[in-house]
Amino acid sequence: MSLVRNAFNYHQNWQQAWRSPEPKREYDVIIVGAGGHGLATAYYLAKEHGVTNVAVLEKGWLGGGNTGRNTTIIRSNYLRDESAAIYDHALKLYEGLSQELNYNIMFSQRGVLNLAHNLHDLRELSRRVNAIRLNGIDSEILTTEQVKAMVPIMNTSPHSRYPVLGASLQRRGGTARHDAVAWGFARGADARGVDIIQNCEVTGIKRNGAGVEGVQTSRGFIEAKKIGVVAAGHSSVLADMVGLRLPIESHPLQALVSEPIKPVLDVVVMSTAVHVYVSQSDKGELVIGAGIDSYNSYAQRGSFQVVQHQISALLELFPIFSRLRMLRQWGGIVDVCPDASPIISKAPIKGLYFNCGWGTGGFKATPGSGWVFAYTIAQDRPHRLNEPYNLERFSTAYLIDEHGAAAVAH
Ligand code: FAD
Ligand code: PYC
Repeated sequence: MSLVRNAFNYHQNWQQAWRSPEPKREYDVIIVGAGGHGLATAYYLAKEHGVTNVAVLEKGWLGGGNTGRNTTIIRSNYLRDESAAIYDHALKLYEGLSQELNYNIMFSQRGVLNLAHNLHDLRELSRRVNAIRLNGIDSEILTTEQVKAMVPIMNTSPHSRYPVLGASLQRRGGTARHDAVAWGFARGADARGVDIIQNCEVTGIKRNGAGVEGVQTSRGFIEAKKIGVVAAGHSSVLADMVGLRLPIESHPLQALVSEPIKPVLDVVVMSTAVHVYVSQSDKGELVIGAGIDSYNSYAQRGSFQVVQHQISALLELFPIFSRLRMLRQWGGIVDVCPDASPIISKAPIKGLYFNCGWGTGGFKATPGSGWVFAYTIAQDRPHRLNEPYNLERFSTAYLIDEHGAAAVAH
């Protein structure tokens, strides 16, 4: 009844999940970008560090960037020790996030399969699984028969163009509702006093000698001695405002969904060689993704040839989907570092911090990324989990090469 009443009065009487405050003249911390990472940072600044005089400034609507555009795959099966530590920290936070935020993020640990199509793939996956297990993270190798038993609709014929020789499986991996992650963090941060200010674009960062003084925005100048930039595909644009050049390239990454169908796929399937990843949403749609467009762009759309490639790859594995209609398609702008690992770092300017470079794989890291970034900003020094992800690594060559784990999308 309340639903019907509210539908007719434009939801006027619904309790708002977060306020829409006017920007104050000054904050202790400004976060640029209300994606999942920026909102999580604000939430943990308030909750873990008692820093509540915080504004999150968003040029559009919260969660409207990559957070609301991604294919929601969550896993921590990364090769390097540094990556295992931070991505599994995030996965553990995800495991308790609905309770933490008192908000159902629809986290579903349905498992993530990475397929092997040749002997090299199989050896590479075995090596990776061993490394992952040495870090205490769940991972196992499945035979073709075991894959078929998990996903009966997959074409595992030895005569197919890309035969399935086995797979790695992370059972704790899965998916979550992307919007809910942003909304849950937004509501939690707002409840702790954080101002989330939408339709407020940061157009300049004001420096004062060796430090920062505030930001110029489409709604006026706002003072802050600490500024955390969490702007994903636009991070280099923000860095340019203070004359910094980040080792980042921005690329479009697109995805598409099919019409809803009855439940046929209850695990996430990824294939680097065939070049596609697919899962089925709770609404029944197949959520399908592929690789980045190779050119640089800030336009939030992808090109048609990637869609063609994506669909033909899907049909290699699932001929059963050949008569399915596609419902919608969209793109986001991802920020890719040369080693396919993120930057979570102090900048060489006092009070300025960057959290970016998550490329095609940052949704899975959202709570962990916000947690360490909040620590870094509050303490003005990195947490041990994000210490390796500093900006200096691109000059010291302590790179964290994760191209293999970034897998299909890069
Ligand atoms: P965003 O959500 O993009 O937030 C940044 C915000 O900053 C945006 O809202 C933007 O409007 C704002 N902003 C930018 N400039 C300014 C400015 N000047 N002033 C104010 N605000 C500004 N990751 C996974 O782990 N699993 C996946 O399955 C997966 N699939 C993906 C599929 C697609 C199609 C795409 C595009 C990405 C995918 N990713 C995936 C990557 C993941 O979405 C991102 O790494 C992650 O969401 C980044 O979160 P964020 O909060 O840093 O960025
Ligand atoms: O990082 O798992 C991932 C991913 C899947 C699709 C895009 N990124």
